[in-house]
Amino acid sequence: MITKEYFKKLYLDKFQSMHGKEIAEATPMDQYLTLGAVIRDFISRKWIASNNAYAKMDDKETYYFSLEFLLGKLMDANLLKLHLKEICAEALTELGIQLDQIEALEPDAGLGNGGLGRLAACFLDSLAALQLPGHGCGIRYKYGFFEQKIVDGYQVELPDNWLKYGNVWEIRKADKAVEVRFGGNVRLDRVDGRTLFIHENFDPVLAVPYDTPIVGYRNNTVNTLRLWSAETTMKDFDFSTFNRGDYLNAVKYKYEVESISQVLYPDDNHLEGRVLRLKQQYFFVSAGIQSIVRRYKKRHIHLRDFHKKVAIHINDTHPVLAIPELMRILIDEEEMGWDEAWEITTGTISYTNHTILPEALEKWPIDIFQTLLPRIYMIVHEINERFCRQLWEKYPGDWNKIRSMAILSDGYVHMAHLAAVGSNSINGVAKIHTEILKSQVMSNFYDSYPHKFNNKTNGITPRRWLLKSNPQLSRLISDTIGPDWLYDSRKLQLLVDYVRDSAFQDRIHGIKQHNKALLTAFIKDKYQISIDPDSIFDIQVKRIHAYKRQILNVLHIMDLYNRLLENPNLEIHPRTFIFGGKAAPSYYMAKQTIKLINTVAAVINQDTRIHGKLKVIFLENYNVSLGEKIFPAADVSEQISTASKEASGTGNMKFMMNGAITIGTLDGANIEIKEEVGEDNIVIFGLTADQVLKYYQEGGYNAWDLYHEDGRLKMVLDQLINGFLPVGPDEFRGIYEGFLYHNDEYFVLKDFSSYVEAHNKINRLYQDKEKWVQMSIHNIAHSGKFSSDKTISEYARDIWNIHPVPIPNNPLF
Ligand code: 26V
Repeated sequence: MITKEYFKKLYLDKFQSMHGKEIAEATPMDQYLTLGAVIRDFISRKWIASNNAYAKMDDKETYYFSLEFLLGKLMDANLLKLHLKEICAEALTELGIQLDQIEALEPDAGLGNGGLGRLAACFLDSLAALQLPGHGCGIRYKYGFFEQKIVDGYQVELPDNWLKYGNVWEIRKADKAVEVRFGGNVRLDRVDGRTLFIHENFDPVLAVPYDTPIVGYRNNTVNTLRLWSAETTMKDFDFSTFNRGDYLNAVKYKYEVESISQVLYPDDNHLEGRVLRLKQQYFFVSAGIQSIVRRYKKRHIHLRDFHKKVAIHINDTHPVLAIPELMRILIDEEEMGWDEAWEITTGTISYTNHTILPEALEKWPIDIFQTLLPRIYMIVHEINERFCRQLWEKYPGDWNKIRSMAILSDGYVHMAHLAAVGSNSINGVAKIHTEILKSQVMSNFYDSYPHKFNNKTNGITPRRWLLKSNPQLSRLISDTIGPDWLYDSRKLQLLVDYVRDSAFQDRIHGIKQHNKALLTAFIKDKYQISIDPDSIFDIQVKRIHAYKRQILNVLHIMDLYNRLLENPNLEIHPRTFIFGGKAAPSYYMAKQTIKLINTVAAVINQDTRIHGKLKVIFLENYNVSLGEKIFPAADVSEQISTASKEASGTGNMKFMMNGAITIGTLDGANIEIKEEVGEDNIVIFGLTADQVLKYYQEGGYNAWDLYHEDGRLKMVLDQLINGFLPVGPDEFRGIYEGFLYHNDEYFVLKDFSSYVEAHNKINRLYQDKEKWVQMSIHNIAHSGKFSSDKTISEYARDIWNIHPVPIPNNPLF
């Protein structure tokens, strides 16, 4: 074990060698960078040992390909995993440095939009915790997800320059760079009876990898997240163009190349068909696969066994070009025949679908695709031909069926179809989502390949979402049932024995109040708004999207406000409604939703007539680090999407693990949360998925009827446009018309009354303090089912066929 004195020495030595000045002159950023370097040294030893073990072993490795990895901050998480946090904090205190103050300087690694990107980060955490050989592959965006500011109630986007002060966790591996080729043409040649496909006149892009260590929890495993950055190849930039004297074009070319890894697209569940995004997709997929094949060949195993040693998982369809790219390398570079290459490729690739929203299903115009990726297009074309021939044999003459399943149809490349045909596994992310995939969205593919379909309900890492974010609750759990829950989350169930233990209940209640006080202080400090820490903290944090129905939440708040104005003595427990989330910059309705929340908040928060019984807060710039402050402080978790629309949700799991009670629809993983905690420990309302789907298929829904039947509902809808809110008369007309003139696509009005009832129930339940805390304990105790360790064990067993590789202590150090 390392001593405090030794840690101090490491720190001081490192400071001197990095900064060449007296420690007394250190800026906070110097202190942060020094500590980062010290921690990195600890990690490096394990990283080398892990890489050596993986290079020598004969077993399979997995690669998780994702356009997004939403890691958040790493310093505190790494200290916890290395078991160095206490020693480090003590050592730094003696040097006059506050650990939490310098940790706060670290920017969030915000390389993701929301659920899909954070899931990828939780999965990497679990792979390393379970000692599984599994790595990430993605893009090193220079600018991550935009920073959100609220100005006059509106969202304003600012660039997220997260690399401004460098990144202590990454290592640039210039020697491992590869070339990725865009554009040009393909010339056919015949040599020795073989057709050669020669890609020429292409634009080369250099892909340079930056590796970030992914540290296992108190084991010796350190896996790798490899993120690719786009650069110009020296030869093209410096020597050819530049030397011909065409300086301006040389600089323009460099700018265009670097733009590939410049910025994360801030779209979530909505496709904006920009060619740069397609470039990003092929860029990292090609680089990733080239480097995997290169590494594989060093192991001197025959390529025919590739799929027995390598699994590649694609996180949604964004990396689906992994399929034709692996085919290209096997056929064009390794001279393999089509059939063998196809067997290897389909044996290697597995696919997760994360959404059924039609506007998020990726498709690219064929002309754009073909121009950008001529050789890849030829391969996709051939895959499509062969697939359609099979379909023709199965469904002779049924052109409609074939057209609905083809990879190329109606002028588009359908990415989900390519994923379904070219992979060995297709999974949804919660039970209901997988069922909807099988019965609706991909039912034709399910008929053809039933064996490929399986469910893997999402999960979250308890290391970040409990141990790191809620240290008091973690300590109480360890004191009560022992520390094993951090290795085996199912052990949390042991807490059920303490549901009726009044001393335990008191401590759970005390911790919740402590966390609420912290959030109260944060809000006071940042917004100068006082909220009541004894009020019910009712929280909805997630991307802003019509299907997630933040507006349903707002309409209920407006109704509650109206009731309070009508009857100032109304018996309600004081409520604080908290929102957070970003809207896609081009998504008008989502941005108007933010304006509406802020407008309603401004009206309610300054109204003294309601005696502070109601407060509404919109927390700016919701991200991983803000989430870590929010989840531990929540009493109520809002999970109110239109049933069938939310594939899983993972915020719901983070709230649950921190003891909040869910108010939610029977959608996504809410259904499984209900199965785990039992219906007494969750509040469910609204239409079911079957009812929603039936309305879509058969019609019969009329929003005007509800408007006329329900006076309270009519009142809040009218308040959107009748001057009740201090905005111009047309500010919220779009929202109003969406409900009434476009027949309320997401059934907000339909679910309104049962939602109000559900909130009344929450109010009643909260009156009984003991009952409430018992519900809270049930939620914590059953949250183990939603640990990403469990999810990843299932992926490892059912899809990837990978096994733990215990890493020995590195004896050199
Ligand atoms: C899709 C698209 C489509 C085209 C371009 C931009 C873009 C960006 C992101 C996505 C992914 C949308 C899918 C997504 O984020 N799904 C969420 O995945 C979570 C993890 O599985 C799940 O918990 C959420 O319910 C689901 O909405």
